[in-house]
Amino acid sequence: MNELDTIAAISTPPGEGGIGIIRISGEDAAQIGALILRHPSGRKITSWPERQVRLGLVMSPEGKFIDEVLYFLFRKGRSYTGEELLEIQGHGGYQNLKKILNSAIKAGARLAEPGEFTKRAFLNGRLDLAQAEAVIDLIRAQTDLAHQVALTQLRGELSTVIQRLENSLFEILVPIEAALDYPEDEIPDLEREQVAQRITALCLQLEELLAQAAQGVILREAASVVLAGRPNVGKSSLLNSLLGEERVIVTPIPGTTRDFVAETIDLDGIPVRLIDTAGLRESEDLVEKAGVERTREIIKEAHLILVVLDAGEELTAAEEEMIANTKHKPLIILNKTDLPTVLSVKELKDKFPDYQVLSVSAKTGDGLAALKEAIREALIGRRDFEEHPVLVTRLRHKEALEEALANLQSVAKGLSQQQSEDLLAVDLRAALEALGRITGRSVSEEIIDRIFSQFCLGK
Ligand SMILES: Nc1nc2c(ncn2[C@@H]2O[C@H](COP(=O)(O)OP(=O)(O)O)[C@@H](O)[C@H]2O)c(=O)[nH]1
Ligand SMILES: [Mg+2]
Repeated sequence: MNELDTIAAISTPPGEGGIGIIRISGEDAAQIGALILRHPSGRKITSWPERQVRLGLVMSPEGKFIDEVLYFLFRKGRSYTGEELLEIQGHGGYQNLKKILNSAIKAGARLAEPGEFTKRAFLNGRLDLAQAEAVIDLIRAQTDLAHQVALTQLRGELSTVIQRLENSLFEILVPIEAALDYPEDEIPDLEREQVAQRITALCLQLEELLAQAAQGVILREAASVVLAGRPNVGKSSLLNSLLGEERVIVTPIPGTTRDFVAETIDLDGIPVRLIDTAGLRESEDLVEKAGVERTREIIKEAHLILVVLDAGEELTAAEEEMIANTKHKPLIILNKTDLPTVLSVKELKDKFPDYQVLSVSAKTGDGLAALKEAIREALIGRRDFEEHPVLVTRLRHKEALEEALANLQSVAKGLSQQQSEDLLAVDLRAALEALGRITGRSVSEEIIDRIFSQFCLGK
């Protein structure tokens, strides 16, 4: 792909809207604008005052009038992408915007790939990679808290933390490399004790960042919480009550929920995808069988399982097994407590002393607030994100930090074993390389392409 060509895309979502925006970015943005835009009088546009909103007409290449629009131009180095960028605000509506876009393309622009505007912003140094990723996180944020964390990252706060780590590493690396490059010079011996202390401190910082990463990923991607249990215990009813509205078909006939249904709720800032599953029971019905199979898969991938029990019935062997054999410790939910009960919280606590047991009624709503609190706590602990919004929220970042940490631990070990400078330098450089992948200082083109391809068109 030629990075210098001029790209165009519709930047607003498809569908009806008051206005819709077309962006054209690249060397020829104004030139293309001159071909497709006219003054309201029909005269050609010859001057392009920077960042001033103008009224104009968009014409097709054949000279047909398409739309009355507002437009403004950003000069190279002073736009989102860092390139010359023309923004046209037309009437919102897919046909209209498509026609404007087609005019731009016939006049010489190329249809932008997903995320290509932001990719150019990155390549032109307007944003680093972590900031560019935050752009998409901000757009996709599902809760207030996720939005806040994305914004913090977009403002460069995570990048600053990474850069500080990198600077500290450079400070350690430079004298080591100097000693390697000029061995004959009178360079004092490496103060290993002091370097070891600094490496330990850096490892601690990395460990702190990593300790919160699992929670950060949940915040960005939403936690998946599965409602599991025998048919008819009230899983679908519970999902509806947690959602606060009727979404899932509830019937007294066992096996009604054959596939799974997922809805996202906002648990005090934590996006939680609640997944209602087909009951885990042996069935001859093929559709239901497929549902049960799928349930097992979903349970495997979930962050948290809620095993729902019917308080009106004895605990079955299958239920006991489900509670004991789930990978992460599930929450035990005793439902239908508004009816006469045969199964009690006490009995369950005696049987499963390490598990949390909650008593609820999907019907009356009793115990639901406590259940929501318990879900949130099981997912992220009692952490208050508002105070420390700098979080690692991507697996990509987490893996890079883990690699940097492993390299630094290797440096620490090498120092204690009187390893030679050149070997220490190798590990230090590897740690720097890993950190550089977060901000994009050291990252392959392939990874860059993969990151931006996840973006939406026009961003
Ligand atoms: N009284 C009472 N009935 C409930 C409660 N939860 C579910 N039910 C009823 O139990 C039956 C099965 O519920 P459903 O949500 O379809 O169970 P699922 O198969 O586990 O999804 C329905 O008739 C519900 O109305 C509850 O807390 N109290
Ligand atoms: Mg159901």
